[in-house]
Amino acid sequence: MSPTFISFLLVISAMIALPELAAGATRHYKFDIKLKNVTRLCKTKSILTVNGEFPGPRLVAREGDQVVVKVVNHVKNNVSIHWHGVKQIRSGWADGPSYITQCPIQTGQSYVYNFTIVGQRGTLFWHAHISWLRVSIYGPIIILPKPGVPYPFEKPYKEVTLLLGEWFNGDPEAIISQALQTGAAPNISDAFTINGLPGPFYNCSSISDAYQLNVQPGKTYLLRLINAALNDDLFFSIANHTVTVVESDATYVKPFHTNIILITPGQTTNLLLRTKTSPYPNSTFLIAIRPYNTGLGTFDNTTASAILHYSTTVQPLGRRLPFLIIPPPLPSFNDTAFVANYTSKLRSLATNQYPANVPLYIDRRFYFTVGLGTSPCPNNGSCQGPNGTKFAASVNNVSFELPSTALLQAYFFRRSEGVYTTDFPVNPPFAFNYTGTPPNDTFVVNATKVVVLKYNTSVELVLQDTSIQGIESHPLHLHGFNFFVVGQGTGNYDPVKDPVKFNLRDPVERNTFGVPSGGWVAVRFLADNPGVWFMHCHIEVHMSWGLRMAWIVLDGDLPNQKLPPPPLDLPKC
Ligand SMILES: *[C@@H]1O[C@H](CO)[C@@H](O)[C@H](O)[C@H]1NC(C)=O
Ligand SMILES: *[C@@H]1O[C@H](CO)[C@@H](O)[C@H](O)[C@H]1NC(C)=O
Ligand SMILES: *[C@@H]1O[C@H](CO)[C@@H](O)[C@H](O)[C@H]1NC(C)=O
Ligand SMILES: *[C@@H]1O[C@H](CO)[C@@H](O)[C@H](O)[C@H]1NC(C)=O
Ligand SMILES: *[C@@H]1O[C@H](CO)[C@@H](O)[C@H](O)[C@H]1NC(C)=O
Ligand SMILES: *[C@@H]1O[C@H](CO)[C@@H](O)[C@H](O)[C@H]1NC(C)=O
Ligand SMILES: *[C@@H]1O[C@H](CO)[C@@H](O)[C@H](O)[C@H]1NC(C)=O
Ligand SMILES: *[C@@H]1O[C@H](CO)[C@@H](O)[C@H](O)[C@H]1NC(C)=O
Ligand SMILES: *[C@@H]1O[C@H](CO)[C@@H](O)[C@H](O)[C@H]1NC(C)=O
Ligand SMILES: *[C@@H]1O[C@H](CO)[C@@H](O)[C@H](O)[C@H]1NC(C)=O
Ligand SMILES: *[C@@H]1O[C@H](CO)[C@@H](O)[C@H](O)[C@H]1NC(C)=O
Ligand SMILES: *[C@@H]1O[C@H](CO)[C@@H](O)[C@H](O)[C@H]1NC(C)=O
Ligand SMILES: [Cu+2]
Repeated sequence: MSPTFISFLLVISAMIALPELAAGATRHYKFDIKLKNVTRLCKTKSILTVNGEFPGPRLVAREGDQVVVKVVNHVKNNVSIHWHGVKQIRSGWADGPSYITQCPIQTGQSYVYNFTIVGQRGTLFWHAHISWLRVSIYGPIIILPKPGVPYPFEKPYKEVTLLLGEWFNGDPEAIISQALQTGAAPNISDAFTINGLPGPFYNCSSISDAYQLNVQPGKTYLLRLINAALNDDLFFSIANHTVTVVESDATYVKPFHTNIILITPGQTTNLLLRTKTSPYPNSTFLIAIRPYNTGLGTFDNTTASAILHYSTTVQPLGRRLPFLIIPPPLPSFNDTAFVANYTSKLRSLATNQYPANVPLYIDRRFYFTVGLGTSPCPNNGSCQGPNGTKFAASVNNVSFELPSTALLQAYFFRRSEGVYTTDFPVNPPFAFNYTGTPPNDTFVVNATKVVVLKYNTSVELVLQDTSIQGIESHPLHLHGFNFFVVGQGTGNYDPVKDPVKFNLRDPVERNTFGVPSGGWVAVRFLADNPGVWFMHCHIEVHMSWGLRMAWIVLDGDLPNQKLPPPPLDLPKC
């Protein structure tokens, strides 16, 4: 197959008309984890995929549907799949993070994920949740509104998914495993991708390596943007076009116009693109993504691109370079002011139909520092992290160690002894100027500690970035819930002055939010979903270093407030 023909197929598959879906149905999917050879940047390598597709297949359902996915593991690696952003109400056994809610699915085994989508509609995504396998095992989740329920915005002519990803020429499993051994930071990626393709501007890439979005003049397109990259927040822009943000993390937002989007790993954003009414025939515009990064280390500082092409037919551009390619202006790689400005524009729709049910009375308050740290070198100073130590990361100085069995099983069957303890610190263990001069001792504590919450606890959580090894934005992702982002700011959180400025009326509701680089964010959620819920940085290297923890939400008194027993095929460790 010619590369041109392959990109033509990609155009078709991302734009295919959505099937007519009835309500209240069960959607059955089968995910076969298997290898596939793919060529990018002139290198052919074998990658892990679902059903031999890269990026992976679309999961489409309606709000209220039951989703049943049989995952079969045909590869040597252990695998589990997470349905990122799906609330999993009383279905925690289907959430997917390895060693948190399940043991991994081992070679030759299978597991059926069974959950219902309740009170959510929009774009989410699924991805592998073990080690760095999500680098290639990911795909979109599209939740349509119930039948007859319109979008609270203009009906789009067509819908298009844009999956942003990260490409490594090397083997990502070898890269992270070596980094954890030596203590050094892992190698950075070689390219970013849009729908699996890097675009024409890399060494050894051409126009046939660009995802091409064919549009017609004067129409409205719904772009479902997903950041599935491993380690990078991304800026996104389409040259000469303004877009309207209408949804984030499968909740509707008050629409606003912008030329540039900031999207962290783990976030989704739906955009309306109104195409030009009288463009030159066949005119093309670049779609570009580039990282936002304020850390001290090196990062993949490349720009990936796709092509917006005005046409009346779906002809591919072929190998000829299009005649108009002007890159869209993007903020500088460390433009924290832009990020603060952009994220402050995201507000819940907060209408009668889509209310913002922000917890107004708080039962429990938590203050968590998030950031990097170090671990002593076990082999006498030969480590390659800061000053001969190993890189680590933590929440309240606890670097979370994964247990060798799943937390949810240990909790449910009351076998927590030797698996986890319930003394996760409510506040930082020692105070320092979190965004000023770091303490002399930056060593973290390795442990598996959780917070236990009674059913229906309303929680306020302040996440504070630290300057240890450099200030950095940490996109924190909470499983099992959405939270409301009631406040954010720079420097250290002030528990007296800052709460008076909280937005309790229309704060954005999401499952992942970037803790501002050198700042803090305050979120609220109601712990009304019994189970064990992971919370972690969605920058994969930080998660590998331990920037993760778990909440246990106890059963309530009523029968419909309890976690049911596990399915019989739940994998064993
Ligand atoms: C990938 O390519 C290698 C070398 O050409 C080949 O041995 C292998 O069977 C291929 N794998 C798949 C899944 O096609
Ligand atoms: C999925 O779970 C529901 C209960 O929530 C059950 O009725 C159904 O049989 C399950 N389906 C499969 C395929 O396990
Ligand atoms: C695109 O925007 C640039 C400025 O950024 C402008 O010079 C150019 O004329 C515009 N092109 C079209 C086709 O609108
Ligand atoms: C636009 O592209 C199509 C397909 O490649 C071609 O047939 C047509 O002549 C082009 N039109 C113009 C005005 O360049
Ligand atoms: C990243 O690339 C941009 C150009 O795309 C350049 O201006 C900037 O200096 C680079 N930053 C780093 C840290 O390499
Ligand atoms: C961004 O990086 C540039 C070059 O490294 C530096 O001069 C500038 O001060 C930085 N800006 C911010 C806001 O940190
Ligand atoms: C925020 O962005 C808008 C454009 O989207 C701009 O007009 C405004 O000046 C920016 N505000 C700040 C404080 O940078
Ligand atoms: C390494 O140690 C020196 C002094 O021993 C100190 O000045 C420096 O900040 C340390 N560097 C890091 C990255 O911790
Ligand atoms: C913390 O450090 C920052 C940055 O150096 C400084 O601006 C601020 O005044 C310090 N805060 C306190 C309370 O010392
Ligand atoms: C850190 O070390 C410096 C120099 O050794 C010392 O002056 C300072 O008091 C120490 N700071 C803390 C918080 O221990
Ligand atoms: C903590 O765990 C990490 C990751 O397994 C390991 O590299 C590090 O050496 C451990 N630190 C201590 C103090 O045991
Ligand atoms: C797969 O998971 C099982 C259960 O946790 C573990 O015993 C085994 O070592 C893992 N295998 C690999 C290849 O990681
Ligand atoms: Cu992080």
